[in-house]
Amino acid sequence: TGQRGVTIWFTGLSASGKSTLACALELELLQRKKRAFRLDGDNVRFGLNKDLGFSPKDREENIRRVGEVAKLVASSCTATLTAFISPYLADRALARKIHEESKIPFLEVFVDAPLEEVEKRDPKGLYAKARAGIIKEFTGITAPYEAPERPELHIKTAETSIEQGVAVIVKYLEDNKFI
Ligand code: GGZ
Repeated sequence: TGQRGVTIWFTGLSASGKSTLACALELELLQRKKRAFRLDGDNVRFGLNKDLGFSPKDREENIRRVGEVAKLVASSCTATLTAFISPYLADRALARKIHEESKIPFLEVFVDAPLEEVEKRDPKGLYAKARAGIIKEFTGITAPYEAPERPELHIKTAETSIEQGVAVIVKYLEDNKFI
């Protein structure tokens, strides 16, 4: 069908825009009659990974499982979109390795917004709760976020519209013959 499998791995702080971008990209791909499949915290942490919390070990296992599932789905010639904070460099490196071992392309997209900005957005009030000590180990406040060093794409969501962000990713996918 001319479509190659690829995993598009979004990483960034809570409220940085990962899910929003992934949803918009999924819709755009489906409208272009491309196969697309999205995994994110909302559908994975309540099912497959409902045994996991937010300790470093649990996040590592969360990302490992998501990496394995994404690889399986992408191997069916589907653009597979994942939207998880995935705060640790080592965990994302493992997800990449899982793909490389199966010769599945892995495209890391850094969804970048300053902490100040995401704290202002705070759509679910989680940053306020983290500041108040009600939520422990919250990424950006009391748990680390290790920014990607060499992401394939870097999208600054405070300066880029959703449409622009989607267009940048679609162009990358086209230029590399992934779609
Ligand atoms: C970070 C947390 C936490 C803690 C609950 N730290 O904005 P959201 O609500 O909808 O997205 C966040 C989501 C993060 O889950 P991930 O699976 O993406 O995390 S990781 O990749 O680090 O495993 C947030 C909510 O879960 N949430 N507690 N302590 N985010």
